[in-house]
Amino acid sequence: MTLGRFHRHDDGTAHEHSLEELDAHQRDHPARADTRLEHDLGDMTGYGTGPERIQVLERIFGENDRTAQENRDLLDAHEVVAVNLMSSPGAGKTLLLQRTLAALAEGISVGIVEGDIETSIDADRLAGYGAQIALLNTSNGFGGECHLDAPMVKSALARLTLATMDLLLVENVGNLVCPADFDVGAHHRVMVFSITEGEEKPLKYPVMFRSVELLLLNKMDLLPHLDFDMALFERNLRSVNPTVSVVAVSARTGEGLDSWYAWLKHATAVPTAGGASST
Ligand SMILES: Nc1nc2c(ncn2[C@@H]2O[C@H](COP(=O)(O)OP(=O)(O)OP(=O)(O)O)[C@@H](O)[C@H]2O)c(=O)[nH]1
Ligand SMILES: [Mg+2]
Repeated sequence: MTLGRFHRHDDGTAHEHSLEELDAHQRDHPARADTRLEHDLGDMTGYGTGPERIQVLERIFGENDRTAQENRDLLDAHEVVAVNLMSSPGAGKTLLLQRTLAALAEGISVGIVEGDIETSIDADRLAGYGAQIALLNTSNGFGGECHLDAPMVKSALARLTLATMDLLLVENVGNLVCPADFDVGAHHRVMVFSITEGEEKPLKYPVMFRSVELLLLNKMDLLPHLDFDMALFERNLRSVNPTVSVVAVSARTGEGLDSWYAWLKHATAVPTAGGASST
């Protein structure tokens, strides 16, 4: 579902439209109940089942958003900062997390929620670094859910000991579309983007690029072997998200990772309760 609930304005602020706003929109435009905020829920006018589809989507997002807030409240109560790490398949999330766990093992107590459609391959790769790990396989969903949602993450939180945790890193399912639309209750959204994916991707998948505050530009060690145009990528990225921070890294060589670790340490040092952003 490319629902595009995330908007970023010229001043750099980003937000998601809530159900209350959708309801208000319906009140103001009753004749357009089947197309309300189509930019947010998708254009359903081509479907005979349009109104029903809107209702179902609203209920799905309503439940998700409420549960995401519960997750955030629970994390806040335990002073755990959560980061939702998203990317297309194979951009390097797990290798980056392996390095991160190895680097942060002393000083910060880390938990991982590992999201994959099938297998414990990534969860197994992340074992042995001293982090608590909760695996979420989404294969029970419709054909294998292509994203984590808040109720899934809620079930994972119940398997973790939050009282002893400082930082929760959520590895979302590898997908450049759906994870951006589902708030899981994290405080921060970070994207891993591999330079092997092409400069035009911010233009083709704007919701994901718009929804993140930090982009880790990964696989920089491969730059000499690619015709990746860094300036063009930067222009494309800025056109959909003018304020995103970018850190060039290589999870393979370790280049740039100190800046990522510093970002994480800063994020965990800043109190979230009450002032947490909705991500
Ligand atoms: N050359 C190079 N390879 C990398 C880098 N980061 C990751 N890789 C490789 O890219 C492949 C995919 O990395 P993963 O860490 O599994 O990627 P992922 O995002 O977790 O993949 P999914 O969980 O399937 O979405 C592996 O072969 C990694 O070794 C990097 O910085 N440079
Ligand atoms: Mg992975």
